[in-house]
Amino acid sequence: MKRRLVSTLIGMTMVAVMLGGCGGGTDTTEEAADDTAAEAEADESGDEAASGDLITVGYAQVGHESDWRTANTENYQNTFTAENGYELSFVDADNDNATQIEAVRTFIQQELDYIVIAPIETAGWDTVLEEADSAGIPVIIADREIDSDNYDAFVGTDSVAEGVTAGNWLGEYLDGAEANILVIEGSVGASAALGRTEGFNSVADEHSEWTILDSQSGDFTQSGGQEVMESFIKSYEGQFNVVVCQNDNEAYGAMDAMDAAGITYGVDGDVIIISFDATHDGLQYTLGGKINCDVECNPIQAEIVAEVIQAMEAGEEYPERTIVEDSAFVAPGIESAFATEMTQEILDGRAY
Ligand code: GYE
Repeated sequence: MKRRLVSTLIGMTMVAVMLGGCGGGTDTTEEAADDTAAEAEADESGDEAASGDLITVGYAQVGHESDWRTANTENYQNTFTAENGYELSFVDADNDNATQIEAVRTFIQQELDYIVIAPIETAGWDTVLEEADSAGIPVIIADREIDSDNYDAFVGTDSVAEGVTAGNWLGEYLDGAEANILVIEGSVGASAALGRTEGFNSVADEHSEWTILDSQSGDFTQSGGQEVMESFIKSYEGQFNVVVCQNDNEAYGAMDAMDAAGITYGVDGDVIIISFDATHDGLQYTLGGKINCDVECNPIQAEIVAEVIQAMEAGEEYPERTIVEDSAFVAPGIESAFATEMTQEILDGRAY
């Protein structure tokens, strides 16, 4: 990243952050979550809105491929409002890299105050980020990671840790029993997919009794998950007992394909299903015992991005790297050291 990184941990809101200074600061300050939140509240008290001087923010969104994405988009649209002092330019790139890079270029031409990017892929960002840097527009990378470090702040989740959680849970659940695993990966080149694969494989490497039979991209969509599962069933019917879906929508598609083939899954079935995201419907399936374990990925990130922007506006120190902490949920009746047993109460209390 452009500015020097210093590590600290925000306890209360359970986010790990690396603090960076304005003007190339090198301080090693530790800051409590309540202070950060209080500052943000004070900053968002509506002064900008009252003066009519809105902060212009461009958000180059991945697309609308999943329930997670819909929740994330709504979160941005509800946070970066005129009432809160912002004018949001929102672009849905429909999972197309060129469209997303073009959107960022347009934000630069429009001389927006801040650019937020949820990058479709990790690669290919150097040139346009150089252009934003030359134009003096701060860039916040959100949700997924990129290869370049030419940006000002990152807000997102730790997909490697999510993959490790999935692997650890499976190890605990199987307790030494054999696993023949099929993986439906997310979009090719997306850090959320790469990280989940890396994390899960790091645990699988420690289990000689596990075999990963195949691993294919379902593009984070329900139809992609269904197609991949249909082809897996053709090739491996009767040979697998675990399906790892790298998001909930893929899991819905995989369950449809297994239903059609008469394959049972979940706590009372032949196949263990692991999913990621823990969106509302995914947790509904977990509560119903159809998904064994759903590893959370929190899409509610816009408020944290807004706090970063407010700190930048004020010329204050801001967190350069905020990792939103995730948990995991398991079907009722499964006891786990890595995940919480689902209840109706948990489902009712979910914001997305
Ligand atoms: O898991 C998936 C979405 O980048 C973390 O993208 C995000 C992923 C999420 O399409 O559902």
